Amino acid sequence: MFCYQCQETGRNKGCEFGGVCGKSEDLADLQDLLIYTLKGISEIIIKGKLDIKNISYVNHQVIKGLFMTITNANFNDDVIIMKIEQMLSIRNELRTKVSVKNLHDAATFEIETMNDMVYKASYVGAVPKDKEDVRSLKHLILFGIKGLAAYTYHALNLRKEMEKLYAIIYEALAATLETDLTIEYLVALSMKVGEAGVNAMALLDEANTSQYGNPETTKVNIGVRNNPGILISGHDLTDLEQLLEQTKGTGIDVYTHSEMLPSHYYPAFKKYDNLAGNYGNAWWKQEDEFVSFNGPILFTTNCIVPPNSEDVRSRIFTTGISGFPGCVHIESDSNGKKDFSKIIELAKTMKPPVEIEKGSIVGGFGHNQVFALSDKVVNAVKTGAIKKFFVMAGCDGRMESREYYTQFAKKLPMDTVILTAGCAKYRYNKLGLGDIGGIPRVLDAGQCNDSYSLVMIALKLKEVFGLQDINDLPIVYNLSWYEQKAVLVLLALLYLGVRNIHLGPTLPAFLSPNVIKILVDNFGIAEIGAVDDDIKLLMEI
Ligand code: SF4
Ligand code: SF3
Repeated sequence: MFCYQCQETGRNKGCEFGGVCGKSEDLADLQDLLIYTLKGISEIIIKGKLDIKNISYVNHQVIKGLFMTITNANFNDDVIIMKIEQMLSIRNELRTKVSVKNLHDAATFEIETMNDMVYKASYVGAVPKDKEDVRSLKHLILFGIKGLAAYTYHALNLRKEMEKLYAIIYEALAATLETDLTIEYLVALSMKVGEAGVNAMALLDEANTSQYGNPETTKVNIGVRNNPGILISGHDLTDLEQLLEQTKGTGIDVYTHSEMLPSHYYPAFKKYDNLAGNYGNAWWKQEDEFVSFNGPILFTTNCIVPPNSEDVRSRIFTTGISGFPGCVHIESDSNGKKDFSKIIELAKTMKPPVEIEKGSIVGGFGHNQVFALSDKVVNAVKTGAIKKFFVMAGCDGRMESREYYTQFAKKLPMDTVILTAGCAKYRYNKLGLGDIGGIPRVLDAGQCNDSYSLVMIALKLKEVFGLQDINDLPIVYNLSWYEQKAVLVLLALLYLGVRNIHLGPTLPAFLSPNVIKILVDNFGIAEIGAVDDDIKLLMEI
């Protein structure tokens, strides 16, 4: 195996003998083979000029396959094997529809036995024989595409799709098989992926808000009640909706975890009095927090941390693209309906959660809510009450160096406001940083995909202040990344022309020195440094 797709990769170079995330060598190889198969499918579609409109089933299965390989999403070898087999049969069927000669091995290789699969999986991995910079850019593109597939998949669950997103996925995956691509071509392709990222986040925003209403300022309880509870984690709102419907009147409370916290901000979920609050913090603290939660836990997407305790493992359920060996997986029927009764029955036999925190936190500052407050915000900027906005979106993670973000938030001058989205927020959303004339100093827009809201807010302010360039706004970017959705968010911001983004806690291991230089020269990207220095630097931009 060789994997360097996330921020916690071994020695900031690559995981080679099992992942820091808990991924085994076998699983890593199988995921590589799945991606390789998806690349083969993409080549057939691109070179065979197949009409994307006529292959919806393929489109849906391809994004599902990509999403399964995102960090901490699916640890189940058997599921990945079944997915490879399914995608191989789809690939072979597609090949009969085209008359293209000289297809790549990814589009033609055959597997007869499990041994064949294991052997093939062991050498189609993440280190192709390209030159370092080409390989680096191909991985930037591939990881961005994984993030793109994730957001496209969530939108699809709400019956929203956009053909051009599938088109760029196929174009980009097929391109990663080519050997004669220039750096310029690959940089331009990364920007196309970034553009698609903006479109995918807009599509998901439209899907979420048309179904559940526009997020609004909301106080979320972080304490507990006395009933047994089910904890729901991950990003999929349709799963939460179904769980809330099915637990109504059962005496079971539902608590959100990690990236599910922002669901409380949507009007549609406020009608459920069985939605009790948010339990715990960012994904990496789950080991301890799941012990004290006592009840079942439902994962809808990443981030799963392989549980050490048998007790916790026996209470974990997965659905959608998530999976963990030995945990019950809930499939949907052909209409997307899921039966969560097994989880509910188990919850009834369990003790209520142990309270680990008290009080509430405030969020719900999506674009619509911030636009409603825009007079207040603009006035605060004009009077100098707000000097700068700091976009601190992205992911949290377990590295100690992420304490930087807590210290950064604490030390920011009192006339600054943090705009956040994603699980990065848990580093500073409980610090009680106060408000500026009624505007909280931490404005949480939602999940990582709601970084889109932060972009909308920036564009709105640009319009209100009559500026030509988004970089002339008093908004600076200090992002934290972990997995591949954050790679897509980064590409989306670069596509929109945002400059001088600080990125941490480390720069991606998959970026070669030359590619980093391209990003520094063209976009002003910088790695984080010391807290005080960075605050000084960013305040002056
Ligand atoms: Fe290592 Fe991250 Fe890959 Fe897991 S996802 S194997 S931690 S690089
Ligand atoms: Fe977090 Fe896993 Fe990325 Fe959606 S839950 S932001 S890391």
